[in-house]
Amino acid sequence: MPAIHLPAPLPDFLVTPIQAEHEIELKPSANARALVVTGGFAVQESLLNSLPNLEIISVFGVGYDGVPISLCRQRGIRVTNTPDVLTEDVADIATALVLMTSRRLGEAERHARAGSWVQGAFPLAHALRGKTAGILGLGHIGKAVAHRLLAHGMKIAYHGRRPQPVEYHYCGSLIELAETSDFLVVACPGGDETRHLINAGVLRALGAGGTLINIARGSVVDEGALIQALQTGVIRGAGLDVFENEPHIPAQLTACVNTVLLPHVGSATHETRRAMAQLVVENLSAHFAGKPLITPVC
Ligand code: 8YV
Repeated sequence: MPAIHLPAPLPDFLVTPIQAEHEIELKPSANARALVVTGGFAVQESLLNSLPNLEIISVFGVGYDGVPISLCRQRGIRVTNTPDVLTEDVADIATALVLMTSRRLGEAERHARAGSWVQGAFPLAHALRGKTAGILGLGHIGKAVAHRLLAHGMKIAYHGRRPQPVEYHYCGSLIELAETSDFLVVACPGGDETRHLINAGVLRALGAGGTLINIARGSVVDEGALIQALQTGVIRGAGLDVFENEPHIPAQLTACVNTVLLPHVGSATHETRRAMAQLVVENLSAHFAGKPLITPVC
């Protein structure tokens, strides 16, 4: 039975099927031939060094920005992730954040719950129709977000490494995308290449009528610059499912009424998390059976 190292707790519906076929080790050792981690988990070089016989890292998430891919390539360690099965749920959450920020639904719900309605009607909010959603990173999730926002009467623009054969308006730079957008939706991968892409300049370009939505990785946004932009009216609001230092959300963000904050729930449904777990298990089984990996990264 190959041994699998689990450095951090994982849900039972993932651990149980792994345990049925493999031995689980909670401490790193030379026995471990596989490592299973969540999307945000940072796999340090020191951890790899303590697993000299590691053959495969199976990530329970689509984002593998926590895995040092080039080091894994050098050491011949295979990496898998869980793409596609979570696309629709994450796109739903992006859409929910667009709706919640534009219609001020978090504030409205708090108003109703606090019994404040009897003191006066809740202030007017903003409609979505005719507004532009700018998608940073038009991958599978970005496209699923665009598809949903079109149904709300929005126009779609996007920026990425290159234009794609789609009908949406391509912006050659992120600044141009921010200037074009009423809602700037971050849907690109995390990691060194995209770290702090959303900075003070981009937020200024988004402008006082603009809202930032992030369902990707907290690392893509300079959180300090975002807090300042929210506090000083540089942008109208933000809807965030991800943060730089999860699970910690800066007090300045929770203090802003113009934010809608979620605890990284993009893929957090029974259906999707089970489908993700199944992919993790199938990738491990394929690897140990000498068969092609189902969803290889490298
Ligand atoms: C999960 C994610 O939070 O897929 C990703 O990259 O960030 C999320 O789906 C996580 O990986 C599961 O714990």
